[in-house]
Amino acid sequence: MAGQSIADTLGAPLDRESPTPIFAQIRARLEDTISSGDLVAHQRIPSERQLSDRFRVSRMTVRQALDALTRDRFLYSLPGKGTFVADRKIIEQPLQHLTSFTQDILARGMRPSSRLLEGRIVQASFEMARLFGLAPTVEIVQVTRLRLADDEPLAIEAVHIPSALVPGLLDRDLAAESLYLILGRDYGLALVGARQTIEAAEPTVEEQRILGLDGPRPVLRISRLTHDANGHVVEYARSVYRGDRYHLTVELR
Ligand code: 16G
Repeated sequence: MAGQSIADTLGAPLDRESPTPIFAQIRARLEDTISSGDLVAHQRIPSERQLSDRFRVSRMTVRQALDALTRDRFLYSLPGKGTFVADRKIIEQPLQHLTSFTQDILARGMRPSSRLLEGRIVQASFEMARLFGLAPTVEIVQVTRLRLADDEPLAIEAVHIPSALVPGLLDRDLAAESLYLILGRDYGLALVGARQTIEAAEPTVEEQRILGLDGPRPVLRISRLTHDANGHVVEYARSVYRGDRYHLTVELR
């Protein structure tokens, strides 16, 4: 759809008597047009001039609306090219069932992938040994992966598992295969439940770089203690998820 015709579909004239500021009304109008699918990801939106003609407001008012939408990641601009609709593919993790990253992403019709950032064996700290109910000297396999959905970075996950449960785990292709699948298939570890803690946080500079964030945008720090049918903790995972792409939903009854 050409820029001008989208401007034509942006709806009725603005309500100049309304207590809602004009820029906020324009913002809402554009947001609705994006949500309804009339403007799709990576499509160029009408220029500031077209929008100011369409709404009969100053370009400054239009810019205020566009700035707010850009800040909230509905739009992005390319210098010299214009302003475009951002790809806000949001991934939701329902919190009722224990699922793996691979399952969560496949369920959304997207392609999961991983990059191995680090794989090593460490000696458990006192604190970590306590989480597993083991002696402090126990060895732990630590696997850190960047998790991607449709090739876009979504999370950094550092998983810890007592070495004795998973001999040879570091020799597996942990970038290509689901960890939960490997644990079940190759080690007979059936994970039945987890306790998960979620915190809003600011990413470190390193995390911003790995997640491809263009600034200190909020992230979700998630810790998961996953256990088997006997209640033994098998996995302690610490993850950093992009807050703009990952939502957690809870069904309340
Ligand atoms: C999820 C889990 C993580 C687990 C991973 C296995 C959260 C916060 N974390 O990402 O604990 O290790 O799934 O995924 O949900 P995989 O089987 O695809 O490797």
